[in-house]
Amino acid sequence: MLFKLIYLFHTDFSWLNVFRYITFRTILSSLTALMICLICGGWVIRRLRAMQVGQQIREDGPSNHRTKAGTPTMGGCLIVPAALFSTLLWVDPSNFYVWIVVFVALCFGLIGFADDYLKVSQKNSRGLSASAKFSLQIICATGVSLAIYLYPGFDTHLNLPFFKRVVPDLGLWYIPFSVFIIVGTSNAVNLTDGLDGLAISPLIVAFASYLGFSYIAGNVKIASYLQVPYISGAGEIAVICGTLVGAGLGFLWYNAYPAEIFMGDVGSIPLGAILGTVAVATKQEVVLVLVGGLFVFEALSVIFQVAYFKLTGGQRIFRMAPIHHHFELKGWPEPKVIVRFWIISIVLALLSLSTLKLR
Ligand code: 57M
Repeated sequence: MLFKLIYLFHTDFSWLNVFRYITFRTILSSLTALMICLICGGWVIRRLRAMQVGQQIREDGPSNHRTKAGTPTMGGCLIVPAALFSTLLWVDPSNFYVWIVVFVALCFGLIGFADDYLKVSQKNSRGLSASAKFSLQIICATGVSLAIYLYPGFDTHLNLPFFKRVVPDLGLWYIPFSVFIIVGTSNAVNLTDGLDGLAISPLIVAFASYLGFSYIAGNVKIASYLQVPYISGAGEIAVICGTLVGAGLGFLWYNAYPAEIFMGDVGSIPLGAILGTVAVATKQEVVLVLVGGLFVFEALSVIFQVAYFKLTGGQRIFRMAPIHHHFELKGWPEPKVIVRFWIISIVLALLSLSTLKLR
């Protein structure tokens, strides 16, 4: 919004033209969200403690987690509003993708909030039933996928990394495909958020990667040079990704080990859904497997563990799933698991950016 207001005076003050540039607004939106989270973080933690919004710890988890009981949770109530405020301050409000991301943040944020609220109010770690949570996610993701599919000019061809000339057209199947991407990413991030800073840092890395992808997709010259789909208006998604990088860094300041606050489902569920939506909107859906590779590993570790447990009548592949608990039970200190997983997510993100040149 501010962008439009400031730009009204660019004929009087030519230097205001700088606000037209997506790079400049991306930096501003990132710094705005970062400052909001840094400045408000301490106050939010104190308020959550005063309201006794503390984490319930499951008895069957790793023993070292018991000391975390009562840690303020629902930190997503800081991240998501900070990101939304900063986004609406610096983006072009006439952009379609902006309102798609705002819709996703609000819908999935409400699902996560309801889940956390039930856990905190009932003082247990159950929350919403898995079927209710999953059904609500499917409904929201279907609305978003339909809106993107029906948006004039949206292309249903699949953009495959490394294989530029292979562009299968999914047609109507694009809708369930994008629902799968959005809901799958949301739940994979949710599962990953099980150690201090373990989810937010790979999210920062992923949104930084998609900041690059969306800037390229929205620039017809660079998109043509790199032979990636040009998507008119995708540049504003870079501003949104910048906001999420800034908000993520501000939250990490408090979520770093030993965490003073957890993001809660009200953070992990919408942030994962936004990442999936950004991947669909920029037509970089398949490369998300690389960019969000850590989230994929974590989700697959649970899938394989549960399937093997059922197939063998009680045997396990890992000491505990998701896989970060496996390494904890192997004796790795929590900070070592976290930082090594961060290293993996950064390497995967660098590999994903290499797909832009390697075709
Ligand atoms: C999301 N939530 C954390 C925190 C965070 C099917 C099964 C795999 C489901 C899975 C599950 O319950 N997942 C829920 C993971 C929880 O974190 C809260 O949840 C929010 C994210 N959604 O923001 O509010 C705990 O994680 C720890 N934590 C930190 N630092 C952070 O910054 O230390 C979180 C954030 C917090 C805190 O202890 O309480 C979680 O782990 O529940 N279940 C599991 O992940 C369980 N695994 C399991 O049961 N494995 C089985 C089968 C089912 C695969 C097996 O291996 O045989 C583990 N989690 C727990 N206990 N809590 C192990 C048992």
